[in-house]
Amino acid sequence: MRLYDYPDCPFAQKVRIVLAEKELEYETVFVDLRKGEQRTAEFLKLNPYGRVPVLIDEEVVVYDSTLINEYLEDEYPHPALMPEDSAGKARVRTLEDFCDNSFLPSAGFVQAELGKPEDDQDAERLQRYRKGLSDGLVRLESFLTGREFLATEFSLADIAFVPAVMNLARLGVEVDPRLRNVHAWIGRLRQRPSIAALNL
Ligand SMILES: N[C@@H](CCC(=O)N[C@@H](CS)C(=O)NCC(=O)O)C(=O)O
Repeated sequence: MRLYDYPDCPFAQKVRIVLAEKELEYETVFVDLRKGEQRTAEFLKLNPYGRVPVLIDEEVVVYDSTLINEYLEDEYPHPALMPEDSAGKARVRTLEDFCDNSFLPSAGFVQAELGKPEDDQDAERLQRYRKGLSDGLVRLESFLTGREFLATEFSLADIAFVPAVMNLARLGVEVDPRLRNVHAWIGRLRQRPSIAALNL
């Protein structure tokens, strides 16, 4: 198995956690995004959107982190990272969608703003996206009521949030101490070897 990867990419990190949880061996191909290697004709044949991660498993080429993780779950079901029942699966997918389309993009916008020279940073934009992350944490607090993880067991839903939640301090977002479920959940996530190995 081969993973086209970029170390700081949160989407690639999601896939690396799943590969580690399932103890799958793979080779990493570093795609230097700063040099534009994602736009070479060779790479675009793998992913026409020109983005990492891409996974190749024998003849199968999969791109988009959430789809790669679904593929890995289908093909290598042990240990399971998806509930067996339809309601549980729907819950995991709803949370992955919330992460991919709201939480991770907000984190990306904050990161992009902080990457600019201070004088060029847009304070209003920074505040808006930081608030997006804080509001997202409040939503997670209620999803975590009475649970250790976002679904019944540790799942693809928890994994989706790891890159962003482990980066909140660097983004200037404090987890409100009143969000006790979220605090406990982040502590549990940090203890997993698959997540600790990322050194986030
Ligand atoms: N929805 C995609 C997003 C992947 C993505 O945006 N990857 C970024 C790096 S974190 C990328 O390859 N960017 C290169 C570019 O847009 O030129 C996924 O989940 O895999």
